[in-house]
Amino acid sequence: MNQGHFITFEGGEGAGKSTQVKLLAERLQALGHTVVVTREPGGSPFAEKLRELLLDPATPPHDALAEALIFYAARADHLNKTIRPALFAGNWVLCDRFADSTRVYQSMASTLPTDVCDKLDDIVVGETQPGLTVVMDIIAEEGLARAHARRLEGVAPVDGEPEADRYEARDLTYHRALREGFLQVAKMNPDRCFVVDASDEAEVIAEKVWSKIATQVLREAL
Ligand code: Z5A
Repeated sequence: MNQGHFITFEGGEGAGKSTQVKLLAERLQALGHTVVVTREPGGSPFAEKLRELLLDPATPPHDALAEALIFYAARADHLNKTIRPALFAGNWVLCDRFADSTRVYQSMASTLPTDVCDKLDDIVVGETQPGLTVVMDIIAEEGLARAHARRLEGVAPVDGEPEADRYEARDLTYHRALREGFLQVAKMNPDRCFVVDASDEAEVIAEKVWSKIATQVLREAL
């Protein structure tokens, strides 16, 4: 049985997920909670190896089913090595992307049939569902501009521009479909998902997330 709290952050590129994960972790730690910050793809040594393959622009083309199977292979290991042990120990687990990303990227915005996505989720995630998912909503253009600016941070002009990963490099129509996909996931799961306007200042978003945690997650834990 899960004793801890499992919170996921979802949204398109550059929405500010990593920033919010960090701010929430700091706030929880300041209150004395043990927090495990993790991410997908990745979060365990095997899953981090698969992350390299998944994000590498040089990875050969493959279909959405093959890709989803790799994401779920990584997720299975991540759940068993990192997430479930942490929850069992009563910790908070904050995860930067999780299964909703597969539903949106490989299914809604690509070609993986919904029922295949459902089956993979049943087999791999099962009952280890997040208690709360923060969906960070931002127009695709703004998110991409942030992701682009972040990629340039700390890079000397002489080094040239670092390459976008396989997902960031796709066209605007695809990124708009991702935004719609995440909003649809939130509509389908109103009890679990909390949509925030990710174009706000980071501190404003963090306050909204904290209010939600205080009213939903902490109250339910009493
Ligand atoms: N993927 C998939 O297809 N299927 C799956 O099942 C899973 C993933 C799990 C992982 O990439 C890729 O894998 C992802 C989907 C796919 N696609 N891509 N690309 P990743 O982990 O490398 O990247 P990401 O998840 O998309 O996150 P990101 O681009 O790193 O962005 P972010 O975490 O949402 O944002 P951030 O790093 O917090 O902020 C970005 C910049 O904006 C940074 O400079 C911040 O300082 C700035 N920022 C943050 N918040 C604000 C606010 N509020 N205002 C202004 N500026 C801000």
